[in-house]
Amino acid sequence: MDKFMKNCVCYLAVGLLSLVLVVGNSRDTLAAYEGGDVSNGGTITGTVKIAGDVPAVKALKVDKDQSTCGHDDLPSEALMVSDGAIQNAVVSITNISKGKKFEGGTPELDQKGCVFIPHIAMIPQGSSIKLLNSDDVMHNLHSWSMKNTAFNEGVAAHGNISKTFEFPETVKVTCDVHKWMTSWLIVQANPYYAITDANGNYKLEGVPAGTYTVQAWQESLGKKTQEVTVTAGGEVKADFGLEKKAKKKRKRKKH
Ligand SMILES: [Cu+2]
Repeated sequence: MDKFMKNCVCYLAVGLLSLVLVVGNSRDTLAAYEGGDVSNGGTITGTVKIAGDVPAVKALKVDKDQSTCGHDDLPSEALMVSDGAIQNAVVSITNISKGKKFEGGTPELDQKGCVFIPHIAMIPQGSSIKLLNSDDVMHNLHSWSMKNTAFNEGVAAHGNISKTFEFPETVKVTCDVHKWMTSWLIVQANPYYAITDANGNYKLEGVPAGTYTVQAWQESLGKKTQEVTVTAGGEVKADFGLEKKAKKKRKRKKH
């Protein structure tokens, strides 16, 4: 092999190696959840409760468009507790890369009677959500997202818009026309999530055997995680206790 050919082979080798590294890296960053059939999956079930004092339910003042929105105060949905059980907590597996497929059609979030329904909506990563306005008055959709493209736009009476969410994120949505209106969109990377019912119960089914991090999140109380081991066809219990964090007192600077 002459010198010219040796150089060529060398450059080719370096080029190929770089290509392999680049492709490998981009695969890592794009590692997406892989949905398929799960045989003999296990179940994670449990209850989310509040630990400590139960704060009083706040009343939301309705002071606009009262012919549609009503004249009465609305109960805040920011923390719904009954006998210590928390409704509307989101329980999910945060570190699963392969399992069952996402189910269900296009999720929807309605603005009806000047309240977001449901209060918490789930969106599979990369999917769209239909955002409706069932009222006779104009509403607005203001998304407070950081990873996904944020939006702030009006929705005409009985109109609707659609938005796609590319990245897993917990997104607060408000209506800037009616200050009391709030909801949450939870963009999920995998289909293992549940919203607790009025008794604080949740169930995650069809989980492949393995050890996972399970997270309980509530908008007013924050989140807690625990490691849970699932056996094939088995049922494992994971209860959560969330508590209101005490407000930090400001320390006075000593001079
Ligand atoms: Cu509104």
